[in-house]
Amino acid sequence: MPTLLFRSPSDPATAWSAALRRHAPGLDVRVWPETGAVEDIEYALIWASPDGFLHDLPALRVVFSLGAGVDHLMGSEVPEGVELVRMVDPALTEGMIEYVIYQVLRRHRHMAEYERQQAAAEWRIHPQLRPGERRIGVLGLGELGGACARALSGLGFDVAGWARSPRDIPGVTAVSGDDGRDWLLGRSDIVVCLLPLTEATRGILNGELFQRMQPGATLINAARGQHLVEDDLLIALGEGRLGHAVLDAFRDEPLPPDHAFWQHPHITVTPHIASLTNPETGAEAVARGIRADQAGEPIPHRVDRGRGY
Ligand code: NDP
Ligand code: OXD
Repeated sequence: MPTLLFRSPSDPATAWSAALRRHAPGLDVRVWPETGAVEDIEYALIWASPDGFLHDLPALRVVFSLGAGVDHLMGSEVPEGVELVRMVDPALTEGMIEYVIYQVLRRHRHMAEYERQQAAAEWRIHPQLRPGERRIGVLGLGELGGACARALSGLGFDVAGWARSPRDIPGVTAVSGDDGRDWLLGRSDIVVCLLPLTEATRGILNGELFQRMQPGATLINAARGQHLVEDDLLIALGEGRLGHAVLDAFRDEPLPPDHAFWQHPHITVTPHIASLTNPETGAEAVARGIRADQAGEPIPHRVDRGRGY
């Protein structure tokens, strides 16, 4: 019977163990710190690896990340020769589509202004653009960025997306390379970041990139805080280069109470909730991965450690 060790500071262990037992009835699920005999543990399902404990599991074959992003595991946390698998979960994708659509519609239909106006009992009507007149750019066209781009296009928005390799998504103008990125930035009223955090993308949301964006454009960062150069954002908003930023992930989490972002009139802060991994559908994905591995087949959504995602 294969054995899996679950460890997370934030995901609910009881719900995950129950769901794993339902979707993989033969699996011996152990929850940190109750590891039992470590020689049995072939699989780990974790969020972050703060103390290198994976190196103490001699039979470890596969590490499943509880999140889609694996930047938290890209140092030396996962031993050489052990597979790393990222989370692809339909509920995670649905949640991200909801978050991005909500934030785009809020901006598109001036809802933040109307809320401010209500507080001041002010009756004022803003122009209503058709979705086809609103240009959205999505940085990253993977599981999440690709799904959001499709959903936005389905609502009639004029959508472009940027990926590392050429992509073919109906209704979305997909580009790659530096020229493609600059073209997307120059034409988009709203730019959504759904890139993985890698050495190539760390600090990508910086002053130079903001200079290439439409004056007054909105930035939505639902990826990682380390994508953003915080001081450059504050300067760009102060100068009116950018109109608004919606930020869900931060360099330091929780965002410190005295951080400038909390009170900024042109920043919307959410506490890394754009989308949460769902124990039921997430456990189903992990169970599928373990079944594939036990059958000697490749596990879907393995991370290319050289590429970083
Ligand atoms: P994927 O790996 O499926 O997609 C990544 C996309 O980014 C791909 O299209 C890839 O291009 C593109 N990309 C990667 N590097 C570059 C680069 N250097 N230049 C241009 N494009 C690049 O990831 P997901 O869509 O599943 O997740 C994206 C990120 O979202 C996660 O890494 C995580 O950080 C974040 N996230 C945030 C959550 C939240 O609640 N805030 C929840 C879940 C995820 P190509 O297609 O060519 O490979
Ligand atoms: C993830 C996240 O990567 O929640 O899944 O940020």
